[in-house]
Amino acid sequence: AAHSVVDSRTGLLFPSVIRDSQQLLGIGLRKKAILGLKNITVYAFGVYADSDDLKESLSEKYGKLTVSELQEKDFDKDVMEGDIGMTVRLQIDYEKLRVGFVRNAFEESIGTRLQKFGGSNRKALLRKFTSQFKDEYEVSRGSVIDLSKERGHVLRTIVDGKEVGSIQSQILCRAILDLYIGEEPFDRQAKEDIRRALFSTLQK
Ligand code: DAO
Ligand code: DAO
Repeated sequence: AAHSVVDSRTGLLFPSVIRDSQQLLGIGLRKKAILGLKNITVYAFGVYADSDDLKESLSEKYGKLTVSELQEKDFDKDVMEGDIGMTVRLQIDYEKLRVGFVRNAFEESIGTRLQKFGGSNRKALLRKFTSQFKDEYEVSRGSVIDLSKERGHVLRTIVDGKEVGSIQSQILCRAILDLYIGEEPFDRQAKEDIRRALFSTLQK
């Protein structure tokens, strides 16, 4: 049966399983300060991973550790850099976002990460990513955007069920995941929840 989890803060629903085999690990919020004042919720996100890929990549190294031991190791990094099918599903909780505006926002967030991971072609990568989003698109409350990393480090973007493009880049995949489960995630509690869920998947 198709189960879903409700995010109690926004009322948005996240299916427990997407793309046949990717399990929901945790839900968080992306907030942003407007004019340095009010913090608005832009979207809720759910992070998903393929359990078999996870076990295949990480069981040997981490399967026998405790959850607190994971934090001392390279666990988060190995999850983000592994060849593991993962999806971040974004569900917009803001009335209406113009694409130009959205583009500027992620040039800031993703651009910073691309810089951090040292892609010498980061400007070109960012341009490639943002050029997938045409000016006439509009996202508003209820829009669903899947940023899906497939094996081989291919980032596929799907907006309201329609594929808008795919880009093969390990650095871009890493930069996207870093926003949600990296060192300075949008939602710290979500990152903790996701780590616990990853851990329990490796115990099964
Ligand atoms: O700063 O005035 C403002 C409004 C904040 C909007 C931030 C947009 C964040 C970009 C992510 C959109 C993803 C679809
Ligand atoms: O929250 O800063 C962030 C990063 C969000 C990246 C998501 C980009 C997807 C934008 C899709 C727009 C479709 C018109």
